Amino acid sequence: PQTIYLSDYQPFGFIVDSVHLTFRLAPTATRVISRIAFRPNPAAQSRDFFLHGEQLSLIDAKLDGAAVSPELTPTGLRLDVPDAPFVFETEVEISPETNTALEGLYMSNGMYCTQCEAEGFRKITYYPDRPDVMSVFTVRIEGDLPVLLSNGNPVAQGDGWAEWHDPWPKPAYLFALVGGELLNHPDTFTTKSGKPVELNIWVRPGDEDKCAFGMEALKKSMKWDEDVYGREYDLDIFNIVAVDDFNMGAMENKGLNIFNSSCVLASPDTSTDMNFERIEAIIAHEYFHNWTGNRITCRDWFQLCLKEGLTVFRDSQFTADMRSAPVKRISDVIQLRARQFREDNGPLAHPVRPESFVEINNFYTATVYEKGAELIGMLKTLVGDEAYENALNLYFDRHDGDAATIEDWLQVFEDATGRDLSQFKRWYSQAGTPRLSVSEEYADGTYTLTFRQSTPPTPSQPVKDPRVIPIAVGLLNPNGDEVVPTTVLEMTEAEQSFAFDGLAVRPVPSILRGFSAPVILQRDTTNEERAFLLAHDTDPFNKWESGRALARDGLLHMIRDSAAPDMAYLEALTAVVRDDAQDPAFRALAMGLPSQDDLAQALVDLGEIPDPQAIWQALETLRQATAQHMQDLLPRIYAQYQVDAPFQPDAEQSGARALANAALALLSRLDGGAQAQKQYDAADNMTQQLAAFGCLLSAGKGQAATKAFYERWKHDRLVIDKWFTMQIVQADPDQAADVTAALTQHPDFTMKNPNRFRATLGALAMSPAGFHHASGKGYALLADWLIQLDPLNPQTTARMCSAFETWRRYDADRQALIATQLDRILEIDTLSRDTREMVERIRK
Ligand code: HT7
Ligand code: ZN
Repeated sequence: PQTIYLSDYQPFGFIVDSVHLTFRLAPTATRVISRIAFRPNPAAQSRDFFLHGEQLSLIDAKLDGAAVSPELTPTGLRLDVPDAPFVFETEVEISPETNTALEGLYMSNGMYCTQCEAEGFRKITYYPDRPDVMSVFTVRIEGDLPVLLSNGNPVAQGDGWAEWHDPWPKPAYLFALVGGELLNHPDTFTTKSGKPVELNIWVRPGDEDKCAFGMEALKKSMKWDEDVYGREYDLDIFNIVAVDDFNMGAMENKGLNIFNSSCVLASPDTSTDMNFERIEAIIAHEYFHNWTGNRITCRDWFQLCLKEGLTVFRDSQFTADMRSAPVKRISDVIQLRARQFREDNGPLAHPVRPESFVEINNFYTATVYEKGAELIGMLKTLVGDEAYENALNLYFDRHDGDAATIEDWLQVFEDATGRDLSQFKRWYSQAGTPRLSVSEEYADGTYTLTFRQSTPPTPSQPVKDPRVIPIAVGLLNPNGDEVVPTTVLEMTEAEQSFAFDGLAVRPVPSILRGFSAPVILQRDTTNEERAFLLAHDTDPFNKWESGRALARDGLLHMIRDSAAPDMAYLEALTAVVRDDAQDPAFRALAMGLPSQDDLAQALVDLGEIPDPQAIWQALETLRQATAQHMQDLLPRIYAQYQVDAPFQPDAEQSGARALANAALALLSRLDGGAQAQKQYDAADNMTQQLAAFGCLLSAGKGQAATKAFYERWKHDRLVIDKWFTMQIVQADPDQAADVTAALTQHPDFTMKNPNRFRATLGALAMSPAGFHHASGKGYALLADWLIQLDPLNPQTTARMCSAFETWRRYDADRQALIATQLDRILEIDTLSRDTREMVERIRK
C-alpha cells in the first residue's frame, strides 16, 4: 500500500462549480447519477483528471453530454478532458445492503445512511474525494420510504422522492443521505439575528421517548456558540439522525448530523449520568463543527487537528460552562493520560499533525483529538483570553469558506497578537510527551524553580527540540495561605529557572496548575507535602492531582516492595471524603485510583517490567484497606448523598450519585453486597442500577442480577451493551477471557454491530489483568475476533488493534505470546490496509 506524505500536497487540477446527485435507492442495486461542473484550477500545476472511486459499477459516463470511456483503475477513473469548463456525468451502481464496512452508503436495520469522512464518498460515486475540493450540492433522492434526508435545506418533496440543496460549498466528506421509516422529535431555535431554525432528531420507532435530552443539548449548544464564539447557525433546518451501526460516535455532516444511537438516545431508565454527560458533549461537538470544520475545513487530512483539536477544545469549554469546570478538567486529564499518553509512549506515537499515513482512518486518534485540544488550551493560556477571542474572530473572518492549514491557524494568532509562534509550532510536529523535571532552591527570601524538559524518542523522531511550555504555578505558605497566586511561567529553553522574591518563609509550590501543559511532571516530594496540597491547594486540579500522586506512589510501593497501604493516603483521602463543604463530584473523583495501565507505565518509567496481576492485586488490596479505614464514614456518606428529588442528569445530582456510588463500591467490600442488592432492587434509574450491578458482580454475588438485568432489558440494545461490558470488566482476571469468550457465543452477540463488538472484545482489552493473563488466552481471543471482523469492518478492527500497543512493556513470555498473535494477523494475505498498517506499526 502507498504511503501518503504531507510534503507531497498538490492542489487538484480542477475546481468543482456544482454537483447534482440523484439516488435511486435499492438495497443491493442503488443507482447514483452525478452531474458535476468542472473548470481548470489556475492555482494547480497538474491537469490530471483522476476521480476517486471504489467498489462502484460504472454504468455510463458522459463528457459534455457525449458518451466517454474513462480508464478505470482499482481506486478510480482517469479521462482526458478539455482545458476549459466542462460537465462530467456518471451513473454507477452500488450495494448498500452488503456494505458491512459502514463507510459510504450502507444499511442499518432497514435504514439507508452514509458515512463519508474521511474517504467514504468515493464508495458512492466518482469524485475528487479530498477536503480541499469544495462545492455546492443539490441532491434528489428516490425511494419508497417516508423519510428522505440530505444536507442543506429541503427544496421539494413528493411521494417517494425528496430534493435538497446545500448552499454552502463543502467537501465530499460532509455529504450525507438518510432514508428510512423514522420518527422525529421536532423543535425550533431562533438565532440571535432572529432567524428561525427547524430542529429534528430522527429515530427508529420505539426510540422517540429518548430524544428530549439530546434536543435540549442541541439548543444549549446553539446558544452557547452564539454567546461565546459569536457563531450563528446558517441553514433553515438542522437534522440529527440516530443509527445503530456506526463506527465512531457521530458525524458532523452539514445540516444532517448522523449519530451512533449510543451517543444521542437518552432516558433516565436506560442511560447513566456518564452517558448523559457524554451525549451532551458529543451533540455540542458535532454542532460546533458547523464552524470549526464545515465553514472552515481542512486543506488535507494531515490538518485533521485543525478541526478536531479545536472542536474538542470548544466542547470541553462548553461542558465546563454547563457543568463543573474543575470536574471537567480533571476528567479530561484522566482520559488524556489513559489514551493519549499511552499512545505517545508506544509504537503508535505520532505528531498532532502527522507527516505521513497509509490509511487516514487510523489517525483519528487521541493525539489528534485530545492532544490537539491541549495545544489550543496552551495557546489560549499563552496569549490570554482577550487575544484568544481576537484571534478566533480573525480566523473566522479570514478563512470562512476555506480549506485551511495549521500554518493559517498559527498565522492568525501571530497577526492578532504580534507573537512569534515558530517554537510553539513544534507541538504540532514533534511526537511524544515531554518530561518536565523540577528542582527548588530557597535562600534569602528568594525561591527559585528550575525546570528541565526532555522528550523521549518516538518512531522516526529520535531527537526533539525544546518546546515552549506554559507552566502555571502558585505558591502557598506553610499555614496554607496562598502567597503567590497562579502565575504562568513561559519555559522556552531545555533548562530554565524562575525566581520569586520577597518570601518570608520557604513556600510550598503548586506546579502545573490546571494541567497547563500536556507533560509528565517529575518532582521529588514528600507525602506530607502532597497531603498538605490535597488539603490546602486553591487550584482544584492540583488538589486532586496531589491525592492522585499519593495514591500512585503508595501503590507503586505496594507493588515493588510488598508494602502495606499508605496510611498518609488513607488519612488524607478520608478527610476529603468527609468534608461536606467540598463538591461531591470532586470527592468522588478523589476516591478514584490510578488505572492499571497508568501504574504499568509508571513502573516502566521506573525501569521495571510491570506484572499486570500484581498491579490488579495492589489495587484490590488498597480498595479493601480504604473500605476498612472508612468503615464508619461510608454509611453516612452513602445515606447522605442519596437523591430524593425526581431524576435530573445535571451536575448536582450526578455528583451526589457518583459519591454515593463510590461509597457503595467500598461498602460492598464490607457487607458482601447486601446494600448493593437493596439498591439494585429499588433502583429507578440506570445510574443506580448499573452501579449496584457492578458491585454485586465484584462481590461475587451477581448471578441473580445478571439474569434479572438481561430479562428486564433484553429489548434494549444499548442497555444490553452495558450488560455485556459489566460482566467482563468485573470478572476476576483469571476468568475475564473465558467470560468474554462465553459472551461471544450469546445469541445477542454480533460482530456486525460495532457497539456490541466493542462492548465485548473492547471490554476485555480495557481490563489489563484479564487481557494480559499469563496464559495468553486474552490475546488469542482478541486476535481470533479481529481476524474474523477485518473482512467485514476494517475500520473498527484496526482501531481495536491498539489493545496491543503497550506490548513491549511486558515480560519476554507475554511479548512472545503477543508477537505470535500479531504475526498470525499479519500472515493473512487479504488483511485490510487499515489493519495491516496498525499491526505493522505495533509489531515493529
Ligand atoms: N469528524 C468525525 C470523525 C470520523 C467519523 C465519524 C463516524 C464514523 C467514521 C468516522 N471517521 C471519522 C467525528 C467527529 O470528530 O466529530
Ligand atoms: Zn470532531
